[in-house]
Amino acid sequence: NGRHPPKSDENPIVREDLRTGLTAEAIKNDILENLVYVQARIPKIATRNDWYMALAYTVRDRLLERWGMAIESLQQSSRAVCYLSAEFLPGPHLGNAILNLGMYEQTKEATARLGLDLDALISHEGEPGLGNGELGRLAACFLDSLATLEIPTIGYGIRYEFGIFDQEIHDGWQREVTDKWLAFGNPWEIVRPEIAYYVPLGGYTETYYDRLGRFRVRWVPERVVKGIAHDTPIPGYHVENVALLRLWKSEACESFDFQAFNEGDYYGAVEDKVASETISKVLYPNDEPIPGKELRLSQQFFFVSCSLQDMIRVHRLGGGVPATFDRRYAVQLNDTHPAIAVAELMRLLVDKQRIDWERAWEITRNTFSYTNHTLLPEALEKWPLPLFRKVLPRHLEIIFEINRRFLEDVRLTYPGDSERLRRLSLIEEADDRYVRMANLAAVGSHAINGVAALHTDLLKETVMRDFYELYPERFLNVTNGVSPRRWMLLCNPGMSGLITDAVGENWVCNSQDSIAGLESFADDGAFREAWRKVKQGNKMELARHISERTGIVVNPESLFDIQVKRIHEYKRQHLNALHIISLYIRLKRTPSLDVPPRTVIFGGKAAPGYARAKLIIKFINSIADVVNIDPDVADRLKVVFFPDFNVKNGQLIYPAADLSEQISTAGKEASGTGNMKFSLNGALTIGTLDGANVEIREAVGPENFLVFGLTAREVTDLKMRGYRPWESYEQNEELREIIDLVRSGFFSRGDRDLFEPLVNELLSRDEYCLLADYPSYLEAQEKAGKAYLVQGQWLRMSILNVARMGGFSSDRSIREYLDHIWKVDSLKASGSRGNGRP
Ligand code: TH1
Repeated sequence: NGRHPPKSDENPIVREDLRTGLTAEAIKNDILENLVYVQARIPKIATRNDWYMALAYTVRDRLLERWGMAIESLQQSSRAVCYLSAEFLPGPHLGNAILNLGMYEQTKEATARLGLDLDALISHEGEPGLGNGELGRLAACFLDSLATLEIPTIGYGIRYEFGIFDQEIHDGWQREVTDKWLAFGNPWEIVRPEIAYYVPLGGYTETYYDRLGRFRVRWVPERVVKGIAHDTPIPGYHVENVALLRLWKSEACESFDFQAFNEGDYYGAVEDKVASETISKVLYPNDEPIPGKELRLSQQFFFVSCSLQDMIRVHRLGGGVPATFDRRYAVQLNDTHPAIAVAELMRLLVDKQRIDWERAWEITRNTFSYTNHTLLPEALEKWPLPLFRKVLPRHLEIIFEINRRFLEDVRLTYPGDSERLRRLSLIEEADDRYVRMANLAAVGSHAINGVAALHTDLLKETVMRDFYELYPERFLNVTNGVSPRRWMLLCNPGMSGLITDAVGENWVCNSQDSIAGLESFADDGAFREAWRKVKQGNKMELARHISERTGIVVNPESLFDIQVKRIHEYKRQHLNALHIISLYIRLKRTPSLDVPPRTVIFGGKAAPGYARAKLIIKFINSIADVVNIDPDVADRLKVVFFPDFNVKNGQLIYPAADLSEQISTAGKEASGTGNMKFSLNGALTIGTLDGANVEIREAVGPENFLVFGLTAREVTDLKMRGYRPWESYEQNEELREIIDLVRSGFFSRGDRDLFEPLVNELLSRDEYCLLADYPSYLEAQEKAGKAYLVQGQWLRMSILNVARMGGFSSDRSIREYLDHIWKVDSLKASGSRGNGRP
């Protein structure tokens, strides 16, 4: 298709061209070749997995060709972006790669010639679940945008052998099943045994004088593990550039301890191997830290140390010296999980590269910037001092020294303010002492950002207030965004086709300006009808999957009311559940009630140790069990818990939504990105003024957004005054009725105790203010139902939502990071920033 013109036989590139050509015939031949020479199968007995693998290798061949160029430009670029993240959730690769390489039509034709169905092969692929939720998914959207904007980029993380667990539902309860994403091999990664680094752990430090008589510190570790690079290319959309995702797997330095082996201790000989491999074995399935887990701290240090050593090596390959490290790299810390990088870079520069402290500190601060993703106090990472010393004795010394110098400065700025000193310190001195990772990240970075406007404001007022007062110039907001490639073009081809017909194809990369052109179609009857048909088709597709996976038959004509995200009390899935009970009672009492039929769909995983979140899943399923078989509400109300919500299922779910539930307690959800995915796929939002909801509402217009509930400030005020949730219960008859119904055991086969922990929390404390927000939530839900009955108006609002959401592309977020934080140029720009110092 023009990209690969045929070349003459003498041309050495011809062979390569045959391998990676983009005509249907070339693709077909490569699939067959890979089937035989990589999969070792002949077509006659090939399984679907064999064909999938053969196709994946075929697409990979075409990616690798671009990769070579990307590596070269990485080495030649003046400054590269390194995104350090303990989590990445890239989702299935095949469909995305085919789309971004612009080879969908040819591949469809090639597979058809082989008697294969391309879409079936694409949906055969599982996904690398190397993250918990939005934080990891955001990292993946950012790599997509960085690649598309042609920025030299490396994402650094951990190659967990077991990612986030698979969720099964048994008798309404969540059951965790080990994720085996590597069981059939991973065609997307290249193992690079020659790119490996040693990572010391434990032990002690000692001082000595070097040959020049200088006083030095040496770390004598207890053990050393090896990190091996596993690379995955992340293609940009319709550009030659690919971003590099480099994940580290831990291994023992020597597979065998030969001394132990020779002494006859066979088990002892492999013990070290087992312990070393444990580090990258499994992702912690929590969206908040579990303090005191030595393995978690080891994981963080392991991937950070490998990544920084790798950056230094690549820099040196390009002729750079350590003293110019900061001109070569902009390193983003995705939350505090990689914050140990601040101390590790200091160690590498001071202990290893012999750079003096002041200069090393300048380099460090120029290099790093830090993104905060949560205000929840329980999610702020801190490590008990004894544990920290045990794992990273040298880093503790370095942190003490950073802290000593830092507090000295603070003392000069705020003489006599010892309370402030105590709050700013990198060390918490309570009964027990802790290392505060957010403080370390803040001191060691030149920029600190929140992920939505409200979140950044609250960050400056609450958890980082003292830092904001000290360094106001370091703070800024970068509202999250999502990739329009994966979250529109790939997952919603029908709607994407309509948009392209209306405004041209520019919107895929230039959403903000181009997609606004859709607005003029909102009142076009024929366009609305086409829009409705697409949504209807998406809903039928989801309905098919729901019936396959849960046995529940839902009506695709009904209002699809969807809440998918991690299960957490602050996200208030149980508020949604209370609304279902209200609706159920109302429908039973008043069969003539003028409301549209509704299907309420939930999805999301609960942290395995979070009992109340697991009980919320059981609660939803118990309500479903009662409602779904009640003939009085048949066809008018259905409740579904869609098991195992992940990226792949998300691609099915977002395009099928009419109503998006974004109902967290105001002030608790930092940003949310699911809210953006829904709205970009034509759903209306019912939501609180929390996180990015605030900005989404402004963008789409308040008349196209169903807002309810207390504001963040009202929540704070209410708590200050003393919130008494039982008063809501006593004063609101409908609320009393539904809560009494739950307590009576109506949804639990007479068991009055089952949901007591939930009800009890709501009536006594109600930390997340469900009862306070209940009346206005109900009102907004009624409004949503009424609006849905006027289909033309609903479609209009749906189209306007999409037309006005262009600003929530991750391309926009990345441009802001580039301009205000990273100061990195695109490969295609004639870099005015050149070697510009940050
Ligand atoms: C999430 C936030 O909850 C969400 O609001 C935000 O959109 C997303 O990050 C991306 O910015 C977080 N995920 C995690 C995961 C861990 C620890 C803290 C957070 S905050 C493990």
